[in-house]
Amino acid sequence: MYLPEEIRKDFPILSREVYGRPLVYLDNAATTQKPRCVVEAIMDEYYSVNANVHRGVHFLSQQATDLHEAARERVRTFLNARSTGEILFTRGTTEGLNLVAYSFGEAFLSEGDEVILTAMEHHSNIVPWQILRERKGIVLKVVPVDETGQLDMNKYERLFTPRTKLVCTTHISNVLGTVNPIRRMAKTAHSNGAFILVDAAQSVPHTQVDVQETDCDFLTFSGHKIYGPTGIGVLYGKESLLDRMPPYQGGGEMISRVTFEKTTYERLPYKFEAGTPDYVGSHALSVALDYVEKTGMENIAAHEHKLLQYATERMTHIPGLRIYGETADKGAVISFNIDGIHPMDLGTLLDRLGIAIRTGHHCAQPLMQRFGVEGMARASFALYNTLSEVDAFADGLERVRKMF
Ligand code: C6P
Repeated sequence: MYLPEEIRKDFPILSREVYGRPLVYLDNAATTQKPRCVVEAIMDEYYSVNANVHRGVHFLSQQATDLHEAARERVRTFLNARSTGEILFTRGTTEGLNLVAYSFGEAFLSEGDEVILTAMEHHSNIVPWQILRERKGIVLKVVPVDETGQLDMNKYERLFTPRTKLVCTTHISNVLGTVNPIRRMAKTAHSNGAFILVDAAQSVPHTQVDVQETDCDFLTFSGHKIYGPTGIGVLYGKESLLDRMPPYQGGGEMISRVTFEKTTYERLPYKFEAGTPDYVGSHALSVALDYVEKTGMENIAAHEHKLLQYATERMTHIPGLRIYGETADKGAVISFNIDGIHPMDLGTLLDRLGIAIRTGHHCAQPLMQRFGVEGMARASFALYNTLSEVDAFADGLERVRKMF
């Protein structure tokens, strides 16, 4: 049986108070809290193993390298990638997306080539492509989103031309919670001779993602959204593509041999990992993945679904409240507005009740424009949230609404 009250004991921060009230943390799509085992893994490594990786012949360096490479293997099994050469450590989703935009862009895109984005992308999956457009003159096309928050798949299929080279889509929207059909999107992309990049920042923490089953060409996520530390993330890429792409940054780690005349690069994945990697972060991320797998991805998904359904049910009884994103099987986020109340005021007043939600444009301004709003309020759930926290949140909303 899934017992969030037991799980909460693993997360020391959840027992703290804010403004003299118990913390109700509902900003998990921004970042999740960390279980004790992750924090201890960081501490233990600095206390007892710390040394730079891949460089020293000495004992500690070897041990730190082993932990770092074991973490890569851990991520490989988590995503079901074919080899560790396909697992690149990055600083997070944003860096993964920028790496593909730069490096895939260099190798595969030229003036007039087309990249398809969706209207629900995070700025991290829009701006790098606009920078590439400035540099190379590529063309960006956008799949629209309907009123319920679903992608227009007919339109998607009609956007392809012989010049389409890449599709960039989020797996789960950080605003609408929509789960995009990435397998079907990949199939369509491939049948049109294009590749697909999946932003899995909001999906990997909540649902099983198998890169072979979905057949995506690139997929990226952030450690801090899956109970791991900040500053570490992952980019998965098919070896056949990564092999043909130039390095993203130059420096130590990524070279095979350097002379002033010419440099040759390391094999995958090191070609894309210039400089000292976050080897403490990678190990702590692997501990977080262990934690998630031990809890059970299916249990987590079922629990979060229950929270989402209950929250939706309670919120539909609040007059003047509109929820954005009404697709079935949504991810664990609810974005909303209440008539006559600025989302910032809503967030500030809930905060005073100890309830942490996010307000604003959620780094998805084009999506805000699509729905004709400046911003939204958003509650997002994680494996440790409880139904009584949903009650506190919904009661808080009622209270704020009455104040206005
Ligand atoms: N979304 C949110 O509150 P980084 O910052 O690199 O870890 O993740 C960026 C990112 C990319 N794609 C999606 C779908 C995301 O949701 C995010 C981060 C946070 O919604 C912060 S804006």
